[in-house]
Amino acid sequence: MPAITLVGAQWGDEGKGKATDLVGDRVDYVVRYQGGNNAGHTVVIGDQKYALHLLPSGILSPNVVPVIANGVVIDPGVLMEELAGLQARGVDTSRLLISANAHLIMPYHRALDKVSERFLGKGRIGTTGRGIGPTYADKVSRQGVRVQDMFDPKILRKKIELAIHDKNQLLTKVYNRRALEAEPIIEEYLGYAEQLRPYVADTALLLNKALDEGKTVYLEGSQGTLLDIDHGTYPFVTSSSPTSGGAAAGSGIGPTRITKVVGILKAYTTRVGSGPFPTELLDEQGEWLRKQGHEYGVTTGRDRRCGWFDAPIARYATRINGITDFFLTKLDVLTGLDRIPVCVAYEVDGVRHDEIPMTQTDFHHAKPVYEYLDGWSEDITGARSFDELPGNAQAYVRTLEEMAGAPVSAIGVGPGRDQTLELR
Ligand code: 2SA
Ligand code: GDP
Ligand code: MG
Repeated sequence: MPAITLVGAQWGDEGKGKATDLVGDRVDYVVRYQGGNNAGHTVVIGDQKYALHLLPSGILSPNVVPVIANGVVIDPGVLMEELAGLQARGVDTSRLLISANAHLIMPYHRALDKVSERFLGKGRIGTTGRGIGPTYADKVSRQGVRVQDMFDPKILRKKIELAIHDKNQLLTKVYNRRALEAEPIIEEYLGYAEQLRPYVADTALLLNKALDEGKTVYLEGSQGTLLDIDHGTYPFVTSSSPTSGGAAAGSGIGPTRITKVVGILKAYTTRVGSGPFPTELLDEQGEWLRKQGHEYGVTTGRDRRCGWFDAPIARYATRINGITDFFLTKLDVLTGLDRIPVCVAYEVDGVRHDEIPMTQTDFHHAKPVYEYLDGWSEDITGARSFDELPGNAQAYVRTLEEMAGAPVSAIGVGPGRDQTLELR
């Protein structure tokens, strides 16, 4: 049986949490393969709303084994809190598996994330301040602390003492902050070791064995294609690979075993944090979309920037991820518009670009070229099949599908589990 990857096709918050939750009764494993508690995935089950940050959305499905794989960065304090929060609401979290190779977010990573953003001033990335970038930076420069290091107190001590020495230089000399002490951090993390030990496993081995046995593995991306460290709007990106290529590296499942890549695509566009966004609406129209779509950060509570659908971005996501089909979300949010602008290309200094320009400089100057599609006024939140959608909503979906270059296999008409239309 296959491994299936789910990726955000835009700048994140497309509705991946709901999409993952929906397949909960059809898959055996749900795996987070990158990012950390910068993610905010919302799942609505009946009158209950869950905001997940580090745990895979599959944790809410009783028959799913949720896995935090090697590509994720883990803040153990946050993980313990998130587990306790779910347990208090009656969710069984005992099936969770955590990779011994995943890297740990340390207090100095959080401190550096915050001070470096402040230092950048207007040029800041707009990070979530959770220490994600500095943790991945240490991983790549081979100074990271991994989950398995917590189980060897000597190694843990050595690594933290070395890191603290380096980080304190930065914190005190560059950023003019107080130095951190190694000892309390060592104590804190040794404490987490005991709490986390029961969950820790060789997840790459277990996942490959599960695939051998015919089980279905679902690789759940966080953030989105345009936030990818390689393929996103660098430097206004996150520090991992949310794209489908990252799913293989971040889980230890070979690319030949991944047979399907589902792109989650919002019927319009949003982004949190800084960086280029050609279709952004800075007027009351943007405010209208924000209100209609409840576009506020799940982790930081920040207003999300809102704009119209951008077809070159959707096409780019299809290409970069090898998307086999799309889940188009939040179609209901567009109800009530006379006509809906859709960006079909950009203009940069008088030159038309049908695809995302090669350089960031050009992308920063890209002006959207719009086509206008007819809107609809009927409430579609109760629709349960494609045929029940008004003609103009059907035409909107079909046009987006053609522009994006992959078929739409599901449509979201509300946040609830049942507010989904499956097309094929
Ligand atoms: P970071 O913290 O280093 O990953 O930030 C770098 C950029 O990545 C963006 N980013 C996100 N964008 C959308 N959604 C995310 N998760 C939360 C949510 C965001 C929130 O679900 O709403 O609550 O603010 C997420 N995580 C990271 C971030 O905005 C930076 O542009
Ligand atoms: P994720 O990060 O991709 O999981 O998305 P978020 O949870 O950050 O943001 C998506 C928001 O849209 C959440 O509040 C979801 O409950 C909500 N949502 C998901 N699908 C739909 C949909 O089809 N319609 C509406 N109105 N809301 C949706
Ligand atoms: Mg989110």
